[in-house]
Amino acid sequence: MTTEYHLRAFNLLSDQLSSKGMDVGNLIIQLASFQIAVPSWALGTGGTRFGRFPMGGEPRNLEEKLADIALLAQITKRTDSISLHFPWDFTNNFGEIKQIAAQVGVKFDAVNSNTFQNYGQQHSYKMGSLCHVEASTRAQAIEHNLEVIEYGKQIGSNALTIWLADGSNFPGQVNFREALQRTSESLQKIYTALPEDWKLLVEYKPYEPNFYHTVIPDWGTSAFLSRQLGPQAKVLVDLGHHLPNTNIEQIVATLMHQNLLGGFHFNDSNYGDDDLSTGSAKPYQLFLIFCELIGGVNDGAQAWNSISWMIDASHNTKDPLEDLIQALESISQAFAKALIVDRIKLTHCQNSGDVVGAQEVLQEAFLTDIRPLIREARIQSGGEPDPLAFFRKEKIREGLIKKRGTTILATGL
Ligand SMILES: [Mn+2]
Repeated sequence: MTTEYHLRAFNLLSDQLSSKGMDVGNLIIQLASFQIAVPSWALGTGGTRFGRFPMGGEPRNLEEKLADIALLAQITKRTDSISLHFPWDFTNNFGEIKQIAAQVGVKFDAVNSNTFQNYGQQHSYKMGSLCHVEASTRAQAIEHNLEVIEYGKQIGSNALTIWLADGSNFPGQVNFREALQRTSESLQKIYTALPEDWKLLVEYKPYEPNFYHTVIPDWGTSAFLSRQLGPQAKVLVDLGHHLPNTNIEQIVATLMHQNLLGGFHFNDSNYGDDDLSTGSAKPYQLFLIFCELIGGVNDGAQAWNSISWMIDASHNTKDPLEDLIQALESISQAFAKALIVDRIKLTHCQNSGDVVGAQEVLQEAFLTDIRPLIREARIQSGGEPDPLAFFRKEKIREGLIKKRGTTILATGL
């Protein structure tokens, strides 16, 4: 894409938006300041339980994961932080890692604990962790979370994300109420250790790896557990952690109404926790979610900066960095389109029972090609106009393969 092409497209869009009374300069500022964290485990090729097809050049250690994030930050200007996962990202020298991150301008987002697999710990998590019937296993899982908080403190993180695989595969296997009670008590012990300026993000998921029941299956359970814990606990919405056709935008609105929305794990799905690139299958849903977010912020339900933004996806068939570039772009598009919704007109339609009009207002924004505005915001921030084209033209993957090799299995990837 030439500079001339971009400028023609941007000027046309800018005129259109200005004629509708929008402040283009302000839109650019909002787009430019929006940053989404990338998880360390999204940097390598993901897998399914049937196999994994690594493409090479993937990060071999934490330093290389930081380098990949720094590259994404530099070309997209849409991310400036990494979310670490323990024990996968454990290091004996957090001080050094923090220093390396600072040198490449990368910050640390939420830290993630892991009590869903065995990695040499004394008690097995086969039958659960925070919900386990044995007090010693629960204590071990609590202790792990406390350790992760300590790691997070050392790198300047300010949130702990807990996703529990705890649940059961067969009817009768578990006493629902007792498992929930034990989970609640375990979470309370973790919450007590949380630094004052931290958030505890409580993630939910309806099924998998347990297929009959999970202890925290839905936003409602996350919400009441969070409320029991205290004001620092909030609900984390992972877009793929819903049954098909769930109205996720309504969940977002409801949580904001109750000041319980902690943040997002962005991805997309057709069936379940597919971990597809966000916006690849249901871009309209992503747009509607951002409409609720902006509406909630405008109405003072929750502040924009009270919400955490992170991608959570991992792919078997795509270059992980290309996939992240696409995901960051999709999120930017949904955000930008939600910003240009004519809210005065929408409110008028809602209050006058104009169903057709309300739909038209949303579609008018959604169908606007907003990409020139996103490009302009990125150019003004010093990023690449077209990050994906840049990544391919500069043969970045080829360079990484040369440097790091073809057969890599970093922890957690
Ligand atoms: Mn997630």
